[in-house]
Amino acid sequence: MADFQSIWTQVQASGPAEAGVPQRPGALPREGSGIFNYWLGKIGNAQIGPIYLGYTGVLSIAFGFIAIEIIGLNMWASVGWDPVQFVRQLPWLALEPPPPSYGLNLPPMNEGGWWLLAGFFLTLSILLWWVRTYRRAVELGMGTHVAWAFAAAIWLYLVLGFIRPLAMGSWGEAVPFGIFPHLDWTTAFSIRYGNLFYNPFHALSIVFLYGSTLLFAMHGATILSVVRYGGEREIEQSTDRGTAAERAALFWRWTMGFNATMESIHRWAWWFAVLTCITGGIGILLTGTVVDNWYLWAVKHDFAPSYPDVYPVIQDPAAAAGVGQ
Ligand code: 07D
Ligand code: 07D
Repeated sequence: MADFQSIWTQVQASGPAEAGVPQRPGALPREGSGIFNYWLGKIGNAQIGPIYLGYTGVLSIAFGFIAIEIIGLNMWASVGWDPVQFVRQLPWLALEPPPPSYGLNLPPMNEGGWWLLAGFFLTLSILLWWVRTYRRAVELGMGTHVAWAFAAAIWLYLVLGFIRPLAMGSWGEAVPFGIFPHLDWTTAFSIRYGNLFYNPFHALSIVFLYGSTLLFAMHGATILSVVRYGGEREIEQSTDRGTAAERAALFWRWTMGFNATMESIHRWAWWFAVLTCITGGIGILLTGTVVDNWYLWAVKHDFAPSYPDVYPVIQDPAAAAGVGQ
């Protein structure tokens, strides 16, 4: 018989569905009573549900549905309501924000009005989902770390689609909806503002993004490598000698001279992930508002080389006459 359970264990424990802790009087009921799926059990817990929907959950899903509906129908209309072309061209279809000429005014529906409306509902949906993560955590007597990590992502999202466009005075600055169109926007943004690689906050964001994958790989690998000692089971790990936890820590001390603790590794992970979006949002907010051209900014601050003197003085191309703002 197996003496521990893990992702590699062949035995899948099953029993009566776990109902969860009792709810407070007056709380909305949880939906469903729990069903089991063998294949989900291979990658996580085999039990699906019950799920707590609540007011914010239902409203968030409804508003998210409205947003996707507006985006999808506009995309479908853009191919003349042809279902085959809709599916074929879906990755390239877009719902674009208003052209710059409208500034922050309300545009006609077909010139960005639908974009504004979809963005409004998507934002409502995301914010309500945030409230849900906050309130479910409080209800369980947990900290609200998940909600605050999610808030960091929402900060970047709001900078990209709301705060920076407000600061620039035009909805036209915002990101379009669409798979490749939002990538085209990202590339165009970098070029328009003189190469985002010279934006130090973009660099910091990449540090934390790459750092997150490194930490995730180190942590995941470390825990998996001591699963044979029950390392994924927390009880007694932190205090006893000779445990999986102690081996895992010693591995890193012996390999690189320093080791995180069982608690601190999760703080490392949380901060790296969260700082990816916090620094990213700062970098985007500075672009076009404080700094017009990151390459010229880097030349000025002596960390990008200037063109040799044989060339005429470099001017920001965006400042040239006739370039639309
Ligand atoms: C794996 C969790 C699951 C989430 C998934 C995403 C939608 C959108 C809607 C067609 C890691 C679900 C997607 C609901 C469908 C319509 C209208 C999370 C996991 C599977 N991007 N981006 C993607 C979003 C921005 C960039 C993919 C969202 C910025 C680059 C997906 C936002 C910039 C690349 C996607 C957003 C930017 C992508 C995979 C919001 C700078 C890729 C995402 C709300 C940050 C990659 C074709 C993923 C790709 C990709 C969604 C914002 C750059 C469609 C929802 C404006 C360079 N982005 N993105 O797995 O393959 O995330 O693109 O801000 O290469 Mg993006
Ligand atoms: C998008 C946060 C919002 C998401 C939310 C989720 C739903 C769906 C779905 C239930 C991702 C909402 C979810 C609605 C629910 C389901 C299924 C987080 C988001 C709220 N870059 N770049 C970054 C690199 C270049 C550019 C960050 C690398 C070029 C722009 C990251 C390279 C140009 C922006 C990063 C590279 C360029 C960025 C994103 C290399 C293009 C941003 C961090 C190796 C030619 C964004 C400061 C993140 C940013 C950003 C990495 C190159 C442009 C670190 C590795 C030079 C315009 N880039 N980039 O977590 O913050 O995003 O910049 O070349 O806006 Mg970049």
